[in-house]
Amino acid sequence: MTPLTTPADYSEKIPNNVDLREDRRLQRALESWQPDFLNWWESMGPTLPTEDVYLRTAVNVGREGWAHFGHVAMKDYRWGIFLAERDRDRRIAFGQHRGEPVWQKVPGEYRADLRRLIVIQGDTEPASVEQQRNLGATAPSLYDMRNLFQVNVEEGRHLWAMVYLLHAYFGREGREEAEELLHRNSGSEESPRILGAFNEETPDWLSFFMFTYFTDRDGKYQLGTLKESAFDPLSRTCEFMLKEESHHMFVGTTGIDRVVERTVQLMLEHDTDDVGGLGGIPLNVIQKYLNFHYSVSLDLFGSETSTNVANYFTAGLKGRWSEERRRDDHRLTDDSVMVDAVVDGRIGQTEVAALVGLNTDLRREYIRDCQNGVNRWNRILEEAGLPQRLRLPHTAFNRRVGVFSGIEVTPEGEVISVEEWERRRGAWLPTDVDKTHVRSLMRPVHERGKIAAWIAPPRQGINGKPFDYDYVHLA
Ligand code: BYC
Repeated sequence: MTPLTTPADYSEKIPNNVDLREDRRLQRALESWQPDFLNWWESMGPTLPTEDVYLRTAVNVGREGWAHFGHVAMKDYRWGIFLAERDRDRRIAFGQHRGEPVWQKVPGEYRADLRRLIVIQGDTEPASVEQQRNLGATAPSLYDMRNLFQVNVEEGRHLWAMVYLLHAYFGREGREEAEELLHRNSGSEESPRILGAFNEETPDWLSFFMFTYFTDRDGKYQLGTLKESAFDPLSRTCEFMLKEESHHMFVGTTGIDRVVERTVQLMLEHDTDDVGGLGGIPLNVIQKYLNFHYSVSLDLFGSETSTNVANYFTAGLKGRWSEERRRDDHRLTDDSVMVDAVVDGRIGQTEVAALVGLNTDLRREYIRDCQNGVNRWNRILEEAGLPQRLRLPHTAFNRRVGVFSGIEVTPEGEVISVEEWERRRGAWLPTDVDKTHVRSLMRPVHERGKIAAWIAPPRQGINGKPFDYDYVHLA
């Protein structure tokens, strides 16, 4: 292994590269949160009992050799605190403080806003673990089961990342927020998770792959904007989280590849679109799941126009995707932008100040990226000589946040009445029949080297291991 640039200290109770040992108060505060976290993991984390899982653990934040792979009992996984290397010359790249040195402490006037951003980010991480907790029991292979648990432990680590910031920089209020992150629960009536998509169910593996493709990708873009933050510890935390995040999206992208591949095989073998009865997932059902997960993920970017985001940008708390590559003044005080709008009941555009349009800016970057996956899945159909194609529905389809939340729109972008929406929604979003069918396929395959019939095996295993490796030892 390459020498560690910033070593993780694994002799500590809480592995870290932030010199936790030097700050006894902080260390004690985090050590007292640790048992609460472990209780939460026991009661809300993965339900399938395992002996150990072939997991990647972060050992370094440098470019090379940052992870170690090995079989680990999940309850002994070392959730640690890792920040990317500090750049001592780093300066604020945007907003009214552009050009000034980045902050190592939280400026008083931005305390409430920064805390809010960190809490919202932190809330999504345990939420996703809760949403996915029952999936181990129906894993289509040990390879997939291992990937699920990898995603779960890393989301747990991302919760640690946000809790570290709350404890280290926000005093008593931060500690209270850290407790609350373990008390809210996905889908709970009394205290749900903050953002909509994180209260939806992930009851089957098609939903899991769609979630890791579309919803984890929102994570990529939001973390990308927080990586630009003038608050340097937040920036460095997000930079390292992004590294782990790419595997989560890989799980989604290749998971959907493999579902489409298997569906295509069945379609060709039996010369039919209706592969449901053959143990596969029909393309139109895949499309409906895609429609659902894409639209709830679009909601995660907030309204088309938002004074919150304008304030975050101006203050230097949250930047744009690839801020430093943008060719403008990085302050945007005199700029304008066209954003989606509903004009006289029709879908149109309106010109607004660029600052208040920044949620739209980020959502557009995200949409472009989502299209890449669709193109990739369509290549599988094309290469098989099939005429069908998957597509992203219109941005206004099935929206519950923003300007389109007040209207109903078809996947093609046609505005329709509420009655028509109710009549036709079953053609566009998963129905109970579709969900029951998908769930009926979710029979566990826990034998080494075997795979469920509704999905193709992966082309490669993990970390150079073959597909039939013993990725998980069940209890
Ligand atoms: N559901 O001014 P607006 C991830 C609220 S995912 C419910 O347009 P703003 C991950 C909003 O809070 C990334 N409520 O919003 C993925 C506001 O409430 P207040 C998570 C919503 O502030 C997979 C009101 O509506 N990170 O990491 O401009 C697995 C008006 O909204 C929703 C972040 O999101 C919604 N969908 O933008 C694991 C980054 N959308 O103020 C992990 C931090 C909006 O009236 N968060 N609202 O009480 C932010 O940057 C912003 O808060 C948002 C919203 C982009 C979420």
